[in-house]
Amino acid sequence: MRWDIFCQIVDNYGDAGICWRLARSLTSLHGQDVRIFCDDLPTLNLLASGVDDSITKKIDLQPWEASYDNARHPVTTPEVVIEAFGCALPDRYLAGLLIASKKPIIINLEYLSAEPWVVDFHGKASPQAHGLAKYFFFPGFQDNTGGILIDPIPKESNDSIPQVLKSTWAKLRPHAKRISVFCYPGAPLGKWLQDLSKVGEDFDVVLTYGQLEQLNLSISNSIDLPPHIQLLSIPFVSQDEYDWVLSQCDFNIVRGEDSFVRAQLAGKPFIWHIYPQEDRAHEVKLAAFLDLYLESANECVRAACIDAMHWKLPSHWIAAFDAWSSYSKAWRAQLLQKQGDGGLAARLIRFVA
Ligand code: TRH
Repeated sequence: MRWDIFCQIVDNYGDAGICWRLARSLTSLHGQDVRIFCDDLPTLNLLASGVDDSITKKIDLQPWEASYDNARHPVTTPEVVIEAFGCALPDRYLAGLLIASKKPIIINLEYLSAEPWVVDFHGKASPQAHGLAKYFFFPGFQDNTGGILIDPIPKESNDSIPQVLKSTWAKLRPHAKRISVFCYPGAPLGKWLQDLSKVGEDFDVVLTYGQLEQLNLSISNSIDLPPHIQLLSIPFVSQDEYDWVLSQCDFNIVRGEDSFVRAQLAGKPFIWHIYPQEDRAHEVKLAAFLDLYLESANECVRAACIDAMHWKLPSHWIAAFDAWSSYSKAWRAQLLQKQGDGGLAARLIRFVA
């Protein structure tokens, strides 16, 4: 089938990251034809960079306006139109669909949430005045939801260091625990690191692109932190290289929707610095996830994880680190087993079919 994915970038990398991951999965693993129309092509191109040409060649990345500019880009009507995160379609594109002889199905692809109500709303029709068929598609962890974007499934162990990370990895201390950091500006990271330096172990902290500036520290004034803590900055890497980083660290701090899922697939303990919403809806979402995630955890892992996810200082919960690590591996296995039907991309194709 031919798919048009509409991607409006609100901020950061997640909107583009999800659309690109979905497009990649639909084309490479499921043989679909995909175009993405995006209102911020440079960000989408950044996310799409660093993968094999064989993958990139299959996906047509277009500016938003190209979706209705017949002269520049003759519009063939697709079988499926995705409104990523409920973005509205351009009027002129929609008008083209209305006069097309074969009508597509429109999917409102929603945000991922572990909240129980998602099961009841997933797959429901969203009747429109214009008459085109439109449905809600809710990603989720539970069986009767749209599932999770799991591709490409990261390998559990992969020792070959990506070229771009070689110089950083050469500085890591073999005995030190590794932590990767990708969080929003509001995180109390300075205080968190100060506390970590007191737990009596060495930590190498890998700061992803932009995090050092956010921390408002520079490598040269990191004397604020004792030698137990080594800060290392890495550039913006490809999605697969970022997966590699997550799998090579002992603990990861992640944010948005995509890195949150990737941290789980890495099978390591993590803090989800969930995207803050004004109405504090993120607190409900975090609680719903923790309910699911900790369903089979023992008391020690449960308490540590809840503390950590609420940014309690590491000295409060680090004693449970090993137990949480084993639990994270088991959670990864369970997640992959539940998404064994191919996860979100495969469920989307089956839904449309
Ligand atoms: O960047 P994010 O915070 O993005 C978003 C947006 O804020 C969006 O508005 C919001 O709706 C959404 O989150 C929930 O976080 P996220 O989702 O984790 O996306 C980051 C993407 O960037 C993900 O695909 C991984 C990728 N990435 C790289 O490819 N290389 C890197 O070096 C890093 C750090 C990330």
